[in-house]
Amino acid sequence: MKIEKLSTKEEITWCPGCSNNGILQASKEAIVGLVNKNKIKAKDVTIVTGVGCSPKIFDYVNVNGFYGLHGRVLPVCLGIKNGNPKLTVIGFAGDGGTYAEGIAHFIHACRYNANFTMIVHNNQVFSLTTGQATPTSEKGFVDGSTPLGIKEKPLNPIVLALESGASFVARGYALDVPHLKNLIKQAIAHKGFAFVDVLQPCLIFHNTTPYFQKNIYKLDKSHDISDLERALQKAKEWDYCFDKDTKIPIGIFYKKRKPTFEEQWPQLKKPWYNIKREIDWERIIEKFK
Ligand SMILES: Cc1ncc(C[n+]2csc(CCOP(=O)(O)OP(=O)(O)O)c2C)c(N)n1
Repeated sequence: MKIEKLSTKEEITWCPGCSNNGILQASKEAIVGLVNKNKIKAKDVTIVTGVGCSPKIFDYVNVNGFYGLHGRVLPVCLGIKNGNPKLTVIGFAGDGGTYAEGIAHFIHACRYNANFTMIVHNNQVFSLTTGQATPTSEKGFVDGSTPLGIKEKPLNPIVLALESGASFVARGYALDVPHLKNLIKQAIAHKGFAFVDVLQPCLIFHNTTPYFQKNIYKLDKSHDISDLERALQKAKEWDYCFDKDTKIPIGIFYKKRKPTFEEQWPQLKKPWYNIKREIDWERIIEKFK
């Protein structure tokens, strides 16, 4: 399969130079790579998105999918996965949708460990609605709706995911496409809930690029991804603020094979989703006439 097969005719409406393009490219390369290695089938890839700048990614990838509500990507992913466990389900959403409106879903998705992937475009701001603070905006962040600056410490989604029981926790950087592609490939290949928080500077409302370019470093083989305590230590190295020069690790923090949601529910083990139903459309339509 060639990567061009995943392109659509939709015009890209992100701002010119938007770092969401990095996530788009990395995701397409990851999908193509897995398809060409027979790890997944292109026809089974199912994207779930919500509302925001980042969710537009679904318009630009030629696979099946579902546009849901803002903040509700995770329950839709879970529903689709349970409805047809053969599908390769990938959720995409912003930090606002995931860590504000959707925060309860996030914690429970980590606990449930259903076999799908969640990629968060974390620009630490509500971009589509022009720059309001989200739970990952840094302390002191000023915008039109918080002119006195945010007083709270930001939420650290990597720590939250680890503490909530997620079995694959990673952080990527939208401007390092080869590294991000590799993370997304491993996330999709992981059996269980795979979470990737992608640092994605918003050029207009939260341009953190210079800080990231200076401070990001990659976790290497010396980091033991099976050690939860070590993963938590690494996750706490950076607090999502920009007041001091802190090094920011990217890569896989933690990975562990745990029983998935589907594996533990007896009713989901039977291949009931394969049953061919004879649907009498004419009779159904007749009812609505
Ligand atoms: C339940 C609900 N709350 C709020 C909104 C308004 N809304 C639409 S997009 C958006 C911002 C999206 O921000 P984020 O999820 O961080 O994604 P980004 O645009 O930054 O990629 C908001 C607040 C909505 N549509 N639905």
